[in-house]
Order: sequence, then C-alpha cells, then structure tokens
Amino acid sequence: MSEQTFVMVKPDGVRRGLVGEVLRRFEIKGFKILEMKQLTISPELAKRHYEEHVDKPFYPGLESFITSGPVVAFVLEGRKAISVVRKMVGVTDSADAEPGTIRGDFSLEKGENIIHASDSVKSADREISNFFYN
Ligand code: D4T
Repeated sequence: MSEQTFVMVKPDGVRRGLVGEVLRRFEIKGFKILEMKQLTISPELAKRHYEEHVDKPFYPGLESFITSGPVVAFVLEGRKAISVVRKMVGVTDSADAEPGTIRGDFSLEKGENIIHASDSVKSADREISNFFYN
C-alpha cells in the first residue's frame, strides 16, 4: 500500500549543500517526489510544525535553528514510505544514528541533525498540510 510522507532538509543541511545527496538517496530507493519547495520557516510555522515540543526546554533553541535559513520541504510517495524514510534518516541524536543513515553519515549533533521526516500517518497528514496545499 502506497503512503505519503513529509520530509524536510533543515537549514544545516541546506547550508552544507546536502539537498542533492538527500534527494538522491530517496530517488534511488524508489520514492516518487510529489511536491518540493524551498522556504524560510517563520516562527509561527515553527510553532505549528513542532506543536508537541513548544513547551519543552529545548524549544527556543530549536525555533531559532529551524528559522535560521532556508529549508527544502518535500512530499515523498511509495510503499511503507513513513517507516522506510524514518529508517533511512536514522535516530534523532545523530551521534547514535547508524552509519548508512542520513544522520549517521552527515551529522554528530542532536539539534542540527540535517533532516526531518514524519513519524506516523497522522503527523504526515498534518505536516503535509502545514507546508503544502494550504
Ligand atoms: P524531527 O522532528 O526534527 O524529524 O526529529 P525527530 O522526530 O527525530 O525527533 P523529535 O521530534 O523528538 O525532535 C524534534 C527536533 O528537536 C530537536 N531536539 C530534540 C533537540 O534539539 N533536543 C532534544 O532534546 C530533542 C528530543 C531535534 C529534533
């Protein structure tokens, strides 16, 4: 069964020129790119996107990072897209992410961890509509 997921190369990934590398991995895996755009996230959109984290102690740093420069957001479609993309991304703390994953190969940080990907059908639907079709 085909699924859609929301993926975003964060400002650190864009600054470091990793957009092409990230897209290449998803394309050669077999995902279809349904939508794609570059934008700079506003504080309002940051709060909507990270609604479950707004009250956490790390949120102010997360908001200043995610709004610090352009991101490239896209929607991918394919079989089991949400879980397959999360596996390809690796765990949140890049220092613990397996080699071969995007975070495992390109970051050592927990905050500046290159990429975001939806973790469930519900968050994929919410995140896709936050960034596209609105
Ligand atoms: P995102 O949402 O960016 O794909 O990351 P994850 O799904 O892997 O992780 P998350 O929602 O738990 O965290 C969102 C975002 O906040 C940063 N973060 C997280 C941080 O700076 N310090 C922390 O302690 C945590 C838990 C990293 C990713």
